Amino acid sequence: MTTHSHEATQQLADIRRSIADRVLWLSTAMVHRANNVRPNEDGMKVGGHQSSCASSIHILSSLFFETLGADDRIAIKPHASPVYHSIRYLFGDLEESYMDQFRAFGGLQAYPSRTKDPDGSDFSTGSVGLPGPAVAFAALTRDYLESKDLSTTASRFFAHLGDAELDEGSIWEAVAEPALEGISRCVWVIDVNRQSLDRVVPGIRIDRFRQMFEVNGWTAIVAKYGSQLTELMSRPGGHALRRRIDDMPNEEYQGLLVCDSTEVRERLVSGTGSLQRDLERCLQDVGDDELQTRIANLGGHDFETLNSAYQEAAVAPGPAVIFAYTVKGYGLEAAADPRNHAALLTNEQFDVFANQLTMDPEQPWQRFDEESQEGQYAATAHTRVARPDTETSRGYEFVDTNLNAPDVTSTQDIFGRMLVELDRTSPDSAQRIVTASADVATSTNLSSWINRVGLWSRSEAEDYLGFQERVLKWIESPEGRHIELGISEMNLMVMLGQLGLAEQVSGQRLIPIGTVYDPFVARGLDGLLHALYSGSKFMLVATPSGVSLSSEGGAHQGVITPSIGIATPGITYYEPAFAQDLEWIMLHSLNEMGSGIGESTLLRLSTRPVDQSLFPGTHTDQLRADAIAGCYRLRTADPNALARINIFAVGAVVPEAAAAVVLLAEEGIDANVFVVTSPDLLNRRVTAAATDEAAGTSEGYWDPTGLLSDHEVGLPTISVIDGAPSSMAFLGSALDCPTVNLGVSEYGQSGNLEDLYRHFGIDAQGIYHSALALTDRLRRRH
Ligand SMILES: Cc1ncc(C[n+]2csc(CCOP(=O)(O)OP(=O)(O)O)c2C)c(N)n1
Ligand SMILES: [Mg+2]
Repeated sequence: MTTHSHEATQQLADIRRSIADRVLWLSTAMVHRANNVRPNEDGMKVGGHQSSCASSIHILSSLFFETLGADDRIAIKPHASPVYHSIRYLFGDLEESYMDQFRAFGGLQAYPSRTKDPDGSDFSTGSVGLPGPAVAFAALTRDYLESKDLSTTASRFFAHLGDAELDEGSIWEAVAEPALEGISRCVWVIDVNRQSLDRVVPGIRIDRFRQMFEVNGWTAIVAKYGSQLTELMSRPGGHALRRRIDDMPNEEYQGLLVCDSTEVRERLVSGTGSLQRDLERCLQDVGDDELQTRIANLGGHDFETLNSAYQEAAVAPGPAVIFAYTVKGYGLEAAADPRNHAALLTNEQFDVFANQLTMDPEQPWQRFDEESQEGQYAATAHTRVARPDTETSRGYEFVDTNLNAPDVTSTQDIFGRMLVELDRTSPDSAQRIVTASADVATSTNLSSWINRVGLWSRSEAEDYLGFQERVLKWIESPEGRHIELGISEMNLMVMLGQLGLAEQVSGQRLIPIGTVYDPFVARGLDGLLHALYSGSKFMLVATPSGVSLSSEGGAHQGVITPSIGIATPGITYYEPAFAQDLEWIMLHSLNEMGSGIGESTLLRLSTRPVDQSLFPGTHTDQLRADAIAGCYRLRTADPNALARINIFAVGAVVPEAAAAVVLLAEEGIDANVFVVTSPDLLNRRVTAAATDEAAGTSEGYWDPTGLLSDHEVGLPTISVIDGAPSSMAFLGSALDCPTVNLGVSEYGQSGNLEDLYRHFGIDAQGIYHSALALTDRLRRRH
């Protein structure tokens, strides 16, 4: 090496060291000051994860300062969010005031948030096991767009993950997902500190994990040892040291990091049989302290090792995973301590730490001087990652359809017909629709759509079964607009989340629609919540649903989806009864997604054929607006009837309410019947009315639904839904009236529709008996 290049190497090493030290300092100080300096008004622990941050310092610094470009996207390990913010701060992308606002209201979020952090990260993280799959599906989304010759703003996708995340099933569902085979430019960097929250992860698991990635087509790269340790291993006898450490369980290695430095040699050498002599030879010229430092010199703390791993990943034919070995708590008092996950430095320890790094605890937020080498290095990196402004996509509009619904039909049937109709009537906008299902495309009625638009794959696939006449053509090509997954509802939800963020992440808007059996929404629920929390917009169709599925039985009859639909922010849950309701609701939802406004939609549909003649004859604009707003009136009771009630019916059981009216007429009881197309929106409406009332802005008689006339307020009320009855239980208290909520409170069972509706009391008879009981209750009260 020439003197000149030696100097340059040394200079670069110095810059890297001071960058890493500063990132370590800033992230540690951010957590420290949030806990120990910022006034604490409620006495609650603020928290933060200094050790998790410390183990990620070099991985994230090498990525942001030397590797990432403007068109690369990255998910950050949740507990390393302060590291991300510190780097953004050094880039000048984050104002200084935020550095003291970690975990404060309106400040930096505990975990990276796309939507709430001022220096917005590319992916929201927090629930471990989901960011890796999200990144992989974001890469798939980019591939999908590129296969359609749409220009994208995203190139490579990186995920920085904790090693204990690999315990989550969602990781392996994604790794084994056939649809993800062949994704390229997707790199997961695993921060292998061998610790989870509670403990040192037992045994040596990485080797097993590595093989699991490899058999699924990933290139696995191990960044295990840093240059100092590698140098030691290259000395005479060094092969024994490598073998000794490679074969060592995590707990034993972790012991070497935390024991007194005088013990390290003994622990390494004793009881090693044939290796002992070579080990002693290798270690003979190394002092105790240096030996411990070198043992801790892992690949995940070494820029050179990491950079060569990134380079290897860059030329991998498919997705790649890098196992970057690190020390949890690197550079801190609690380094490698099995209990360090949430440990915080004390004030005294923080002062010592400041001293070590020659930083001032009173003036912690020092950036590099612009003229300094580090300052220039940071400026160059910032220019590389700075993103150009992007334009918002144009809107995609869907014109009114004019569906010829059969006289008796189900909402699931209409859903399938609508997709085809939309492609016919709004062909340009429908190009942006992408459907997805986890092996239930046919049973959720996507067949006609798939026959029309085809299945998506990276390349034309051979149609080996093409010689047969088939009802469903299964033709795969890059032109296709349906993405079929293996049976993983979790993958479906994570993918919908990323398809629904296609514009924000890759620069092109998509309109995603996914189908799932209603009971299996729960199977992918955390993926769904993560997608919504991330701000994604998509349509999720839960079909078939409820005991209306009759003979299919309890394992397939969903009960709790309405409650999920009501309680989950960011998604509007609809459960229409009639073809016309669904047509209007789908158009509304798709037009919102096409314009990039509104929120996601959950459609709970049914296979129950419903007589469409029950639907109001005149289709006014008001009726349409009411159906979209969540509830409309189907019939009005005679004000002179002996007794009157209100019935609010949801979805497939609306015909039961209509039939109950006939039975009740014989008792002199008449009913107002309301079709609730969205229990969710009705609930939001009554909540908003109560808020208005509390603010003193509501006037006139109390009707939070906005659907009743004054003489209908307070009438006995019955709600009926093929789902958990508590999902409609908000109604009675909101209306101040005697109420019964009918629904399904047990797991279902096989049977015909009549038997099941009778068994669960959601048939006309059930409504009839409840109405009698309620009117009687009212009579007794008077
Ligand atoms: C789904 C989920 N379950 C549990 C947690 C609580 N939790 C937070 S961090 C953590 C351990 C993470 O260990 P690892 O991924 O190895 O991260 P690191 O060691 O780098 O902190 C757990 C269990 C969580 N965030 N998400
Ligand atoms: Mg860990």
